[in-house]
Amino acid sequence: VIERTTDLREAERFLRLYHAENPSAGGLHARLRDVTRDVARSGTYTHTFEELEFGARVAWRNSNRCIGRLYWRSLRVRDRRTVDTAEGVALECVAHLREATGDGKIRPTVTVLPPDTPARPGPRIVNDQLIRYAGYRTREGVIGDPKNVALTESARALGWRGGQGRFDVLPVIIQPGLGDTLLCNLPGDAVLQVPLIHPEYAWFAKLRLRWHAVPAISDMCLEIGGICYPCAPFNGWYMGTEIGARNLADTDRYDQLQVVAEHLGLDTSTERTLWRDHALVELNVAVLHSFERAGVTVTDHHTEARRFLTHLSREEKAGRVCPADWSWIVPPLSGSATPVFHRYYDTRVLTPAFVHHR
Ligand code: HEM
Ligand code: NRG
Repeated sequence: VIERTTDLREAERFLRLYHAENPSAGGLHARLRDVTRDVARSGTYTHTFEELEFGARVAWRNSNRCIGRLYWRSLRVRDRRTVDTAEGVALECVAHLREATGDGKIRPTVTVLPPDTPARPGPRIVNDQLIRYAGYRTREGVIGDPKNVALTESARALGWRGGQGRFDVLPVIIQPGLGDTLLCNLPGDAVLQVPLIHPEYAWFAKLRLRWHAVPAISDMCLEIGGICYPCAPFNGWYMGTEIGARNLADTDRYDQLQVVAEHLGLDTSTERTLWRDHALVELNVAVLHSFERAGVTVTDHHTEARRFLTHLSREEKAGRVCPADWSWIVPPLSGSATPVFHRYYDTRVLTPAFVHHR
């Protein structure tokens, strides 16, 4: 539990940034005076909605690992700072998914729940994403997503029954600021999923692979002006490689390259045939094709890499540095065939930001 008073210098830095980028907001000095008084009295202060919205958008803009930052201004901010029970957090997670999924036309969204304050910690979500597939350890190995074995065991310890499927959606585990942990089973209609098919290979559907439409990270703190919002789940849409080149392909995840290569009739007896590379491409073709056919927003790494460079030049024109982490920005497939590979980036760390405290 983190309980501390707000760093007034951080608050001031943020308020100066907010007023510099929003000249029409007016009254920086009056605001600084009020915030200084509030921090002296209570150890903290409260963001206006406009400050919160700006802070969350800039936290996205400052996400060094994110290639999808071109649209940072369009982030929808759901202000839910008055929700004060675990049940309330659960309802907001479900409402967030429904609104953000929008029948497949995904809307980048963040839901902001109460911050940590000196009086009381904010709520927390244990799951690293709102939607996660269970991983069951068996004698024959893991069924489902090996990444989520520990999370699955936590859910079970809290009374979740689960099944034995490869794609069982886990409940969301919510720790309120005060009180008992709550399990929230996500209703089926809040979790849009895409069964994978391939544009040329009918056998692909028989692999019975699928993925969820919305990546919604739920274990990062949103830090704005010295205030920490530990529960601020956010989502955009997927870049196909996240699913096709990592989640379904990594040997410590769904590990599907061998199976795909065999169906393709490739010679897997030697690395020299590049069967892994060939299988990776077909798996990624299937992901993009299936999402598109299902009417679910998705992007490919070539398009997204170009957009990211557009973003960099726009930021430069606005007189800002746009820091980035090369090792996360370069896609895990065909890196050197995308323009983001062929340069270096500023690596400074700016706030507001989404940070891993756990
Ligand atoms: C990371 C794409 C929206 C914040 C990433 C990664 C990709 C990506 C490919 C790397 C993930 C990995 O390698 O595991 C996109 C796309 C979006 C989008 C295509 C579409 C709109 C957003 C939004 C936010 C955000 C809306 C926050 C408001 C982040 C953060 C990370 C990240 C904080 C790093 C996560 C970590 O450290 O684990 N994004 N993103 N992104 N993105 Fe985005
Ligand atoms: N690679 C992870 C998701 C990380 C964030 N990616 C996004 N974020 N696209 C996975 O589930 O595969 N986003 O907010 O859109």
